[in-house]
Formats: sequence, C-alpha cells, structure tokens
Amino acid sequence: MKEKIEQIKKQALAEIIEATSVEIAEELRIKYLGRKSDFTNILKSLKDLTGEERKTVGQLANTVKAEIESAFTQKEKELKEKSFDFAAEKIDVTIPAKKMKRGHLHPLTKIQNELEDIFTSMGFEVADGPEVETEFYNFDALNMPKNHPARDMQDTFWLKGLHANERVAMRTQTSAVQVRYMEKHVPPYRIIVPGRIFRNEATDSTHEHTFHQFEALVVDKNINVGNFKFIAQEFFSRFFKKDVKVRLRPSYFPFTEPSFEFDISCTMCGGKGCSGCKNAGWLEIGGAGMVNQFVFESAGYKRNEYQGFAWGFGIERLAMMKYKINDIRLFHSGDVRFTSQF
Ligand code: FA5
Repeated sequence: MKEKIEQIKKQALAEIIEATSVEIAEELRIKYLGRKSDFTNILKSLKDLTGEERKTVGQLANTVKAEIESAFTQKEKELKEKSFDFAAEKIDVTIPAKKMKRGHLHPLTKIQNELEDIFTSMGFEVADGPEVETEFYNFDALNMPKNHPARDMQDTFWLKGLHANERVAMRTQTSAVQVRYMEKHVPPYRIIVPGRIFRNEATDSTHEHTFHQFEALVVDKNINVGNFKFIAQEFFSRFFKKDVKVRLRPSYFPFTEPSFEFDISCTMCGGKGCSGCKNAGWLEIGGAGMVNQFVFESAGYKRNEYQGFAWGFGIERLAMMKYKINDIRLFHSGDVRFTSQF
C-alpha cells in the first residue's frame, strides 16, 4: 500500500507540473484527491489494516496528501498570475477626469456679501445681534410697548422659559440691533445690520415667515433726510450697476420720526413704466426714517443730543428684483435646480 501511495504521489506531482491552465489543474485535483480517486479509496481502506500498519500508512498518506495539495496551490497561483490580462487593466491617463460638482454660495449669501462690500467701502461697519431677542430690544426700546398696534404687523414666535424675568422671542426685525449697538458705542457711527428675522406669517409668493433684513443706522450731531437719500441712491446705483433714483413717501414706524417708505426708480425701465413695475416707474423697497428720540433715550442718550437715520428692507425682495425671481419661497426650498442657477 505504501508503494501505491508513493506511486500516486510521483504521478500526481509530475502531471501537476505539466498543467497549462487553471481548468486542467482543477481536473487533476479531482482525479488525484477527489471523492472517487484511488487516493481516497486508500484512505477509506485504512480501517482494515492492523494497528501498527494503520499508523505508518496513515501517516504517510497524510503527508503525501499535504504535499499534493500544496503542489496544486502553488501551480494554481502560478497559472493565475500568468493568465492575468494586463492589457485589460491598463489605465488611459489621457482621458479627461470626471467633472467634480462643486458647491457654491447661496444666492442670499452672495447678495449679502455684495451689500456688505458696498457699505464697508462707504465707511460703514457691519454689526450683528442675536436671533433670539428680548422683548425690550425687539419692541419696547423701539417705542413699541405691549398692546401697541404696530406689534400686530410683526406677530412672532415667543419662547418660554429662557429668561426668568423677561419675555424672549425670535426677533421680528433687524431694528432690534439698534439699541443694543447704541448702548455700547458713542456716536458718530454708521452701521449696517444684515440678518435673519422671523414672523408668524402665512406665506405666499412675496411673504416668508423666515427671511432676511438689512438695516442701516447712521448717527451723528447733524444727520438729515438728505444724507439718507444720498447714501441710499449711491448704494442702489452701485448694487444695480446703473443710475437709480430714490423716492420717499410718508409712512409710520414707532421708532422713526418722521418715517417714510422708500422706492427706487424701476431698474428695468428706468422710471418710464413697464410690466416689471406695473407701469408705476417705481419699485417699493423698504421702510426708513429719522431715529425717534425715544430710541436714543432707550439707549441712555440725552434727548436731542444726536440725530440719525435708519432704514430696513428685505434682502429676499431685493434679490428677487435683481434676478427676476417670482417666488420668495424658492430661497429656502433647498431645491438645487434653483440655487445652482446663481
Ligand atoms: C420693518 O421691519 C422695520 N424694522 C423697517 C425700518 C427700519 C423702518 C428702520 C424704519 C427704520 P417692515 O415690517 O415694513 O419694517 O419690513 C421691512 C421690509 O422687510 C419690507 O419692506 C420688506 O422688504 C421686508 N418684508 C417684510 N415682511 C416680509 C415678509 N413676510 N417676507 C419677506 N420680506 C418681508
């Protein structure tokens, strides 16, 4: 039996060396080590041998089996390496790379950056304040006490439990930053306050519940409406890159006196009248006025010591004018078909 095992080993190793493909090697594996092979039959018949014989023949059979298996493994490895198709794996380094999709700034951020650039070039400072604001800075300090009818137009989201003694709300206007800034600075100063604000509004194509405003505040000893008009005209002309005129209409805000709404000459027809301005020749922009002395007093200034003007308008509405966007809700829709156009 030992000779038979040695003979199988010799024959198997010789044939394995000659194998020219992985398939042939696999056939040989079945032939020599498969269930119906002579070798397997020998292993099965070991049980009929006497104790000592079974031991020596068994040991030999196991060693030979391991040798044949290792020869197969070695051969298979060699054949696989040889048959590897390097041509199919080649990389053409001249093929242009796939274009990476790069993100970019949101249109509102771009507009805000533009506004800041123009105003800082005119000597303004950019100021900021919290979006969660106290009732004092958002309303009372601005001459809008509890039950003042002007509060109705800025219904907001009140927050519970943040301050023990004071009510806090999501701010409804960037004007809330006025008194905060005044308290910490001594005039003269000119600031802009771009920022997000919140109102409890039913939304439609021109109204959002969360939107951005842009406040300007200039305070000194001798500021007048003419200063406001000049700066506004200068800003809008630079922003729209054409000559823009500013028009004031009487209005009311508790924190300015006198107050006005201001319009700019239509940026499409230059004031002649077109479908964009509904033939008015003017586009409504925002609210403005001379700072009410009550507001200076809220900040601890003496009445009539300073004068100033302030204005506020919606950044979304301005972006809609510049880019001819017909629905304000697109800005926060998260729809990349919209944002990728800018
Ligand atoms: C104010 O919020 C005042 N704080 C503006 C102001 C500042 C007046 C300084 C005087 C001095 P008003 O509520 O009108 O005013 O809002 C100002 C601008 O915000 C509007 O002209 C409009 O451009 C924009 N706006 C108001 N409500 C919405 C809304 N729901 N969605 C989008 N934009 C709005």
